[in-house]
Amino acid sequence: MKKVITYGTFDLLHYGHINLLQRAKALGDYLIVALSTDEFNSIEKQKITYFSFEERKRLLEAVRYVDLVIPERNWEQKVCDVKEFKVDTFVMGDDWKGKFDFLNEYCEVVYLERTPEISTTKIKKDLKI
Ligand code: C2G
Repeated sequence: MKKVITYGTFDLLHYGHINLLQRAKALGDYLIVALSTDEFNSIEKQKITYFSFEERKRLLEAVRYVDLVIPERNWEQKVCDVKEFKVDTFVMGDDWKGKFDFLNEYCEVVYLERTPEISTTKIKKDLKI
């Protein structure tokens, strides 16, 4: 079984996220999503999410491409995650291109093109949240 992993906040889940998850799953048989916790978001990523970790986890678990959701608590856990879950492929959107090349030592690293016209920031701005 070919395992794929990806990381993110996935707040206000939108079709750009779904496009990423669909293509990530297509690279293997089993997709793990490491979902940023509320603490990681607020302290390390300076992101205040609209939905809590539990709510974002619930949404992701309902996505047909997602097989497992685990917490992303810090920047440093990726190597451990890749080893622990015997991951074959690490996937991120290309806004992160190059940032995780160090993982090439442990697994394949793939950067997929972002869906350009949509973002959580844009949604909030358009809705004036
Ligand atoms: N994404 C995308 N197209 C968009 C928006 C997001 O392909 N229009 C992708 C991002 O490139 C990322 C994933 O969807 O791969 C999740 O996006 P975010 O929740 O914004 O993730 P981010 O906050 O960048 O967290 O350790 C890595 C971080 O946790 C990544």
